[in-house]
Amino acid sequence: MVLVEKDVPVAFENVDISRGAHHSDAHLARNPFGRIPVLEHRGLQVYESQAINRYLDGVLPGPALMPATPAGRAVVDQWTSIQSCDFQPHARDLVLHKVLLPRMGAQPDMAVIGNAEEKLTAVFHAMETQLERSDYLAGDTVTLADLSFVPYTDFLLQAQCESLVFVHKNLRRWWCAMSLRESYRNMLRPIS
Ligand SMILES: N[C@@H](CCC(=O)N[C@@H](CS)C(=O)NCC(=O)O)C(=O)O
Repeated sequence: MVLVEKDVPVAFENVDISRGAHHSDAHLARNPFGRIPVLEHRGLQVYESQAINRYLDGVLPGPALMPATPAGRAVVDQWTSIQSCDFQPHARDLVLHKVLLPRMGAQPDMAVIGNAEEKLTAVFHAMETQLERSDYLAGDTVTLADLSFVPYTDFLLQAQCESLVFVHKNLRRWWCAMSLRESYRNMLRPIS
């Protein structure tokens, strides 16, 4: 999404997780945790999407996706940290137990679903409180904070979890704005 926001073309190398390519020696040399994405640019090799996004925003031309002030940057860091620690792990649990396991004929764990819904409800409530005050999570322009929440919010909507999101008026407005962006349409992927 960041690359589309910046309008910068890039060469992608596909690491096929379904075939275990993320555990190959070649990929583990890039990321010892065996995860994607990894960025390679001008001799730099870096993993973890928030770090990659920060770097890309810093080196690429195009609209700034980080605020100019320390206070603004702190607010973005606050939300990207919430995204990594409190949002993505639970969103992943919901997608796994509501979509992927049933698709494979396996039984979902209702306790995991209940816990994930409770944790995500708290995150969406905090986002709504912020979005009552500003158009986007870290002010009135789109930043890396907003972009970081889009992929898994999209997966949650595909996993029939609309009520978690759309119960909130401002979150609904934020989602409409984010989902109209070209970077979202470019990223759109069915859960697989
Ligand atoms: N915290 C990491 C999470 C990355 C992540 O979970 N990537 C998934 C694909 S979306 C992955 O590599 N899964 C393979 C695995 O964990 O074995 C980031 O933000 O980059």
